Amino acid sequence: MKTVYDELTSRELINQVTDQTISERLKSPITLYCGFDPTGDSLHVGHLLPIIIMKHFENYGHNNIALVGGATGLIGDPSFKKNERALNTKQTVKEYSMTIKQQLIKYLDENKTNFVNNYDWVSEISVLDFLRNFGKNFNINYMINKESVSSRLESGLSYTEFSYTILQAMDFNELYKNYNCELQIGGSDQWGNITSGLELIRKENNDSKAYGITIPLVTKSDGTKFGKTEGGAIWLDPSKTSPYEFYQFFLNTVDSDVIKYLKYFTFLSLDEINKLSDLVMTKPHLRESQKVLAYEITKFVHGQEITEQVIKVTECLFTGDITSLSVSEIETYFINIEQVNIQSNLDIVEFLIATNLATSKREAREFINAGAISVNGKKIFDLNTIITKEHAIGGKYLMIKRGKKKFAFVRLDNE
Ligand code: 485
Repeated sequence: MKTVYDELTSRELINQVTDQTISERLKSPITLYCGFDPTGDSLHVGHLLPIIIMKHFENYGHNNIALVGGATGLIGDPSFKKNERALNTKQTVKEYSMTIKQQLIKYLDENKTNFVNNYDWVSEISVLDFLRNFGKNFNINYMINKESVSSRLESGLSYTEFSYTILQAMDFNELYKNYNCELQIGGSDQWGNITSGLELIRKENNDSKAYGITIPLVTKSDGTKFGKTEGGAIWLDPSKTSPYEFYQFFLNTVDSDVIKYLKYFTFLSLDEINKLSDLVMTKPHLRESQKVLAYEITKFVHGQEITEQVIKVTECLFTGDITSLSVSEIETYFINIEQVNIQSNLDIVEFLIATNLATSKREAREFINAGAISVNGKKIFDLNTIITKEHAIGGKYLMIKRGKKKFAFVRLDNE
């Protein structure tokens, strides 16, 4: 029988394991956890892979614990961070914790997932108990040899961030003892923290058996960082990154990354993915794999209905015909698309100049005579056409297009 371990291995989703016997252990249900620190007001695409992997575990009948780091978020994980981070206020971390939990609830089945916050147990421990009961188990030599610490010794690392790994270890120990949690997963940067937990569990519990799995860092074939655009991070919160932008982000995946991302971010079978892979070779211009990737992942993050709307808008932008959209669809989805405000009742020649689709009246006339200009999908041949609100959707919006690729999205200012 296929296990979640086989599934993850076949998708190249396992980076390191602390113990090879985990593949055997995963033949029967296990409780596992993954932690998310509330360092911002939303999760971003960097958090998607761990969530999708938790989903794979869920699909194979395992039990997830999603941990929000209400306590660890007050300290700051130094793992692979170049510099010490500024502390957020307690109030901010509390607010972020609630938002992050709400986001996680959207993706993980509430009936199968235990949502916990480490503030609930860490805040109960006094400083003396911390040092006596937990600190005693950590040898300084062991701690400073962790890459997350040693790499920061030169540039500086406070005692606060240095202690972070002990807190994360305490969580694993707590969940091991009280929630029967035997496995922690995290990105490759979490290796040091996960093994700290195993160390503590081993010292605190006789005959302990616990495991860690790290998942790969998502890389891009051009060497730039995944998940960042000129506009900043790609967030899961639709008010920070619109579903349209989100979809476009994945639609723009290059051919050399798209198959890997289909394995990582979708639940399509490897057979289906192999078929798409053939298409990337034989018919790359169709960009079929990119469309499937963007569709699947946007559906996972924002739901089917919104994804269908986003695709409709994408097609409209491609054809330059927005007449099938309502004013509210335009207002929702076109917020991040550059818009030109133009007064109503200009003639088409002036209009082309005002939208930068022509540089002179002569050029504008040439384009019109050549049949290259359309307004909301309708070709304009008459040089004397006046653009009025009759041409616009809801009297307001129109798309003027030159040739196949150049267009301007216009908002008419009616007197
Ligand atoms: O008991 C725990 C307490 C906190 C954490 C984990 C277990 C959070 C962890 N230290 C961390 O910083 N995670 C990152 C975060 O919260 O943004 C990222 C990791 C990434 C992946 C993701 O969380 O950088 O590799 O693990 C889920």
